[in-house]
Amino acid sequence: MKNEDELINHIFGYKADSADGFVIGLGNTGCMIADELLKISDNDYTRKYIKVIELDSSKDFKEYEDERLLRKLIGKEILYDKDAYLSDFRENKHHTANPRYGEDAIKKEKELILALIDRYKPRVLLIISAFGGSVGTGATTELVKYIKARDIMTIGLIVLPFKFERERRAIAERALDDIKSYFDNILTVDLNRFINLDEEATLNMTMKHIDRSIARIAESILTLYSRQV
Ligand SMILES: Nc1nc2c(ncn2[C@@H]2O[C@H](COP(=O)(O)OP(=O)(O)OP(=O)(O)O)[C@@H](O)[C@H]2O)c(=O)[nH]1
Ligand SMILES: [Mg+2]
Repeated sequence: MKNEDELINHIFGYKADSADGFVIGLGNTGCMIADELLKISDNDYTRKYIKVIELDSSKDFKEYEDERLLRKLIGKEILYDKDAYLSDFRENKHHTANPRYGEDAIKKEKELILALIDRYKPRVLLIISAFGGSVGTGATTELVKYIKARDIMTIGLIVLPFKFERERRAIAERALDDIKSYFDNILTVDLNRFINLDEEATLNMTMKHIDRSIARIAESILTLYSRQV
């Protein structure tokens, strides 16, 4: 790695010695929710003190640009992505996933993530992801193990899949069990609760509504724990 300070200043575009709140979005859904969070929390405080990292394997991973955001493609060999998910969903078949790929992909980013955390020394670290796929599940599982040694308050905001996603649901439940003890706090949002949210709503609209609401929860958590009073 080139000079660490140089790299970090370059990544976030300006010098800052601290970030009270650090957010890491993992996988398609984790990154989309992190984008929503940046969109809604556009005020002086969050402009200065919140940093966001988004890591995903999706090829077209460029919807939102922001100086608080470092976005990086990981595990690009992981072929399964959002489009595949949606088309499978329509056909009522649920592609299985392998969180091992997500674990391997984030291992390559360990040094960078820990360098950023050590540099900014956040008061709170919020990890946002949806479990059931390869990237979010695997990367979260691996990442919390690195963070544990840092003694930083770590909160998980984790979406759990629909029961009818079968194996993806089972993957998610197993992963949740495995990682519980690594977090100070985990808030799960279970998609099963939304099945009859609005029968007229399309799947995409329903997901958008859910993701915006989760972003608001994320903003509240950051404000609660990170604002200097
Ligand atoms: N809240 C929300 N959940 C979603 C959305 N799309 C999919 N999910 C749920 O999130 C789970 C994980 O999906 P992704 O976030 O796409 O998975 P990933 O971590 O990118 O991993 P891969 O599927 O292997 O690419 C799915 O099984 C669904 O239950 C979405 O747009 N919003
Ligand atoms: Mg994906």
